[in-house]
Amino acid sequence: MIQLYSFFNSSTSYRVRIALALKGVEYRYTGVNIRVGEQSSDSYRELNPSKGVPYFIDEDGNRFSQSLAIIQYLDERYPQSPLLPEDKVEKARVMELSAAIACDMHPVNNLRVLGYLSKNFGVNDQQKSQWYTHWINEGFTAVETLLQRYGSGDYCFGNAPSLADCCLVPQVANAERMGCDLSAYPRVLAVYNHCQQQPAFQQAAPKSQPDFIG
Ligand SMILES: N[C@@H](CCC(=O)N[C@@H](CS)C(=O)NCC(=O)O)C(=O)O
Repeated sequence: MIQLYSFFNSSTSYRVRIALALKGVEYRYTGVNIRVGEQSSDSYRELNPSKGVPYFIDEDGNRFSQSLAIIQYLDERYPQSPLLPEDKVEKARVMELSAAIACDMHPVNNLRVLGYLSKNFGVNDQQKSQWYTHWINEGFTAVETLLQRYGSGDYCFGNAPSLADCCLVPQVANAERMGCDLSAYPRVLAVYNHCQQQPAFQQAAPKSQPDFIG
C-alpha cells in the first residue's frame, strides 16, 4: 500500500492528501510531528534529505519528496480525476497558479524560515506575523488577479478540481489559521469555500487526520 509521511497541519502534505482523496487512492498515513522537529531526526533525514513533509512511497518502492512532484506522479499513475489538463496552454496556466502558491508563497513562510528569523535575527512574534502576512498578501494579490483573468466556475479553473485547487486550499487554511484577513481576495475565498464543501477536500483536511492535535 502507498505510504504517506505527513503532518496534519502541513500545507504541502495537505496538497498531496487532496490529490489522493480526489483520485480515491488509499494509503497508509505516518505522522511526522514537525512542531517537535521529527523531520530532522536521523532516521527521517535518511528517508528525506530535505527534512520536510510530505514524503511518498508507492507499492513498487518508488519514493519522492516534493508535493508537486508527488502529485504529478499520482496524476500520471492514476489518471482518474485528472489534475493537470492535456492542453498545453491550460496546463501552463494551472502550473502558473500552483507555482505562485508553492514556489512564491509557501517557502518564505515555512517553519524553518520563520524559525531562522527568530533564532538568528532576534525577530519577535509580532514581527514574524508581519512577515507572514506580507507574503500572504503579496501572493494572494497575484493569485486573485490570475483567477480573475483566467478562472471561471467553482474551482480555480472551471468546474473540476486541478493541481491549483490542491495548492490554494491548504494555503488559505494556513493563512486563516494565522489570523490573516483575506477579504481582499473574494475569488480566492469563493474557490476555497466551494472546495470546503466537497467530500475529498473534507477527507484531506487537517482535522480529519490521525495525528490531528486540537
Ligand atoms: N517544497 C516542499 C516543501 C516541504 C516542506 O518544507 N514542508 C513543510 C511543512 S508544510 C515542512 O516539512 N517544514 C518543516 C521545516 O520547515 O522544518 C514540498 O512542496 O513538498
